[in-house]
Formats: sequence, structure tokens, C-alpha cells
Amino acid sequence: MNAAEKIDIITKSSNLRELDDVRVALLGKNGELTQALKGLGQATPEERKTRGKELNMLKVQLEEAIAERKEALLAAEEAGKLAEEKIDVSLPSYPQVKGSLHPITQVMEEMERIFAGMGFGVRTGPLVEDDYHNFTALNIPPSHPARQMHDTFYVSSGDDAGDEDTQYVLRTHTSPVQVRTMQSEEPPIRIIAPGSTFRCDSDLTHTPMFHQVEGLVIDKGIHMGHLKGCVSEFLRAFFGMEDLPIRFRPSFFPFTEPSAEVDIGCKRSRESITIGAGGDWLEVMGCGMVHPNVLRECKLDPDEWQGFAFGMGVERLAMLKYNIPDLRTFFESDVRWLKHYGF
Ligand code: 2U9
Repeated sequence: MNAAEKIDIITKSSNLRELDDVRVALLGKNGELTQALKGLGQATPEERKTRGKELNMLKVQLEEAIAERKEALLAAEEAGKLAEEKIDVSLPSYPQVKGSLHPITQVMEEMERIFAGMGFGVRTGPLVEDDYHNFTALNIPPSHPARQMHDTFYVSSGDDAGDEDTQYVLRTHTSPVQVRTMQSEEPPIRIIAPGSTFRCDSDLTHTPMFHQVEGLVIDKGIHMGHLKGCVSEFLRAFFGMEDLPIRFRPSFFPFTEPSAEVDIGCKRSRESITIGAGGDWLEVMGCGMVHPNVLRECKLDPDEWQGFAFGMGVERLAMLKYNIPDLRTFFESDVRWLKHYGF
């Protein structure tokens, strides 16, 4: 086989494997050219010189031809792969993981939806509050236990953070939002204040940050009947039970008079709580008629304007509605937990 024929075989090899077989047959340890070069040992010095030169030139030619063909075959293979592996950029990513709002946000929005249906607007306010809006305006005396350092997160006012004589706290309830609303808007008022609140408390049933939805109605001639009707309507809508048993139990809060705690009927077993059925009671929220001192502090005459207020913990109500036994799971961000409870 002459040089041209050998090069022809190289350029005609149709894939990398075939090309490598040709390379081995020509240039491998026992290849044709390698053997011919080895055979030069027996040739005369003159022959070795001319034949050796020819064979080495041929070797370079063949190596170049093989390298060229290899490059061409690799390029063709790559082009074939690209043509085959077309990417459809319009396809959704896989696996398709859809995000969702946090369960607490979802429950809070559900509460907002129910109250919106009863004509309530939504108000929000600062998370870092001054002592006046969080305590004083709400008729909470300086000696009240809620004001103590171990119950409330006090915030250093620093050099450039507000008035240096003012004490700042992380709000312990959303009630200051209602105070601010009464002081900046004209009655009648019908609002809820959803949001995060903070207390120095951390155990199985308390986290330092939790959520509340509080509500306030101020109008002329408002009485306990309005309060009971509104709260009952909300609880029956929230738990989806027209005949949910509800009772109002006398209680005390500095900002309401009279005050009540609200219980719903349930059946308690060692494993779980069933809402609605059975002879047991479960506390779900607090409420009352706005204290005359609070009305006066907000420049409202108690003889002209009356109102009711209520407050509830969102985590607690979410746990009851969705049968979630452990409060801490709300803060663990475990996707399997979200799926299990259908969020
Ligand atoms: C103003 C006047 C009155 C809000 C109220 C409660 C009763 C209450 C608790 C429920 C569980 C807080 O999250 S919890 O620990 N709240 O029992 N809250 S009356 O009363 C107000 C608020 C603002 C101006």
C-alpha cells in the first residue's frame, strides 16, 4: 500500500473507533510502519539513510492525517450531539418546586378576609414602639408585670434613635396600632391590626416572636352585644362551623372593661383536640369594651363614643384549625411539614 492509499484509508474512516484501528495498524507497536522502521536495522547504511528518511516523512504525514481526521470526527460528533440535544427553553424547570406563603401569613390573610367581609379595614404600625403607645395609652400602669424587663424586649435608644428620654420596646402586642389609629382618624372606626409581636418567652408553647390579630370598633351606642356577635361570627367562619359552641368568660385586661376570654367547645382526648364536639372548652381569644381611660387618652369622650376590642394569637388558632401539635414547627422551614399540612 503506498502513502496515498494509507492517507485515503485515514480520511475515509467514518468514526473515532475505526480511525484508532487504522492508527494501531499503521503506527502501533506492531503496526506496518513501526515494523518497517524496525526492519531498517538489517539494511545497509546507504539504504537505512534513504529509506529511513522516507519512512519518517511518511510517519509524520500519517500522524498529521490522523490528527486532522480525529479533529473532524470530534467536531462532527459534537455537532450531531447538539442537533440531537435541543433544549426547549419554554419547558418548566424540573423538579417543579412552587413556593408558597408561610402558613402563618396564609392564616392571617384568611382572618383578614373574614373581617373584610364584616367591613373591617387593616392597619399596621411600627414593630419598635415607644413605651407610651405600647403601655401608657393602654391604661397599663408603670407597676404592671408586663412592663418588667423579663417580659418585654427593651431597645436601647442609642445616640440617634429617637428621643433620649423615651423608652423603646419591641411591641408586646399590636394594640399600639389601634391607639395610633384612634389618635389619627375620626370615628367611626372598624379596623384590625395583624402583625408580629415580641415577648421574652421561650418554651414548648411560646416563641419570642409570634403573631397577633387584634381588632377595634369605635362608634356610638356600641355594647357587649355587638362584641359577642362580631367575635362569634368570626370564629364560626374561621373554623367553618355554623354551630360552633362559644362562651364568654369574665376576665381582666387593663385596656378593656368589662373584659372576657372566649372559649370554643371541643372534645379533648390524650392524642388530639376535636373542635366543635364534646363537653370541653378551649380558650381562643380575649376581648372587652374599650376602657374609658383609653378612650379619653385618645381624645374621645366615653359618653359619646364606645367601642369593643379583641385580640388573638395567630399561631395558636392555626395550630387548632390545622391540628398542628408543635408550635416550633412553624419556624423550622421543613418543606415536608408544609406538604403534610397542605400549605
Ligand atoms: C385598644 C383597646 C383595647 C385588645 C385586646 C385582648 C383582649 C387579648 C390576647 C389574646 C392572646 C393577646 O396573643 S394573646 O396573648 N389579647 O386577650 N386583646 S382585648 O384590646 C385593645 C387593644 C387596643 C386601643
